[in-house]
Amino acid sequence: MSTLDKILEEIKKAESIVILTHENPDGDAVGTSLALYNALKTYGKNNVDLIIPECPKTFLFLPCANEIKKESNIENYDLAIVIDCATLKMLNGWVKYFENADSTIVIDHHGTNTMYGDYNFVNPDAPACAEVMIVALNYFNMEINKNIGTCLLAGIITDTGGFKYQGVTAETFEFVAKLLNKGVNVSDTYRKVLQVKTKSAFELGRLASNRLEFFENGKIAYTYVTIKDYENVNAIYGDHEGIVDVGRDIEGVEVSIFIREIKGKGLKVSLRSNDKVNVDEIALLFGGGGHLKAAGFSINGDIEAVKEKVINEVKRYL
Ligand SMILES: [Mn+2]
Repeated sequence: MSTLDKILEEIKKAESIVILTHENPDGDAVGTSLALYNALKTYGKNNVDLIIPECPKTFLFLPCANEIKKESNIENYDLAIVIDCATLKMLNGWVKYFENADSTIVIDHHGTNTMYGDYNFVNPDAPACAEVMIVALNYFNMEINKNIGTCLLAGIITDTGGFKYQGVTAETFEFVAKLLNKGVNVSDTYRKVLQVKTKSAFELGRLASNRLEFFENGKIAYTYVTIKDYENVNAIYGDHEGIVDVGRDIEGVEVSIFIREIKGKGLKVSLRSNDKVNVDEIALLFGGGGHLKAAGFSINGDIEAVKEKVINEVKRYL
């Protein structure tokens, strides 16, 4: 029996299912979770909850996003399925739903996945967890309709930066071609996921751009935003998306570092690289993770001190 057979068996057996994803969820986390949520409902599973404590506004256009819960009264689900999440730690405060579940499944595409589920379906070669989900849903014979397809496409578009990252494969386009045939609107989804930003997000980006600094002969770009900045421009969670890419896209930059202060949660450091540096390794040193060219971690401390620590670490990899 393959892992997917076992996973389907668990799904069939379970009366109640909870779907979870990593903290600071991106479009792949939200989109892939929602795709599974929609697919399980269509499959006839009535007692399914998708719990995402802080879903960025950007993804609320996705089908059934209005059904996402912030928390649940149910203490013990029969089955917990975790999407796009490399480690248990990244479930943050919602690990209780996972730990209390009778059975657990992990579906992911991070090379750093610690295989913490009873059943783990992980493909590190997939550029988005959405692609891993497509393979699983096809195997389960669960139909990918237009709604499910739109959620999956949001995941692919997010994690491939709009089909432009190196991880993109021929299969990515084959999957997307199939989604197109289901009536999924690629340009509309692309625009909503990657291009449209709120005025607050623009203002936050402007602040970050204004204070962008270069180090090591322009090989490192660095910027940050504080809680005060968020308040000054009325920014909300998710409005920082894309800021880290501004530094990365400047000629000569190898690594872009972006630090943001999060209320009550310390600092979140995002790292992006171009050709030479594996930022996943650097993030791991600080207890985080991610991918070769996109990674991050949470840390406590003063912005200036953390900036120095991270820059010193990045220098060693240049
Ligand atoms: Mn992902």
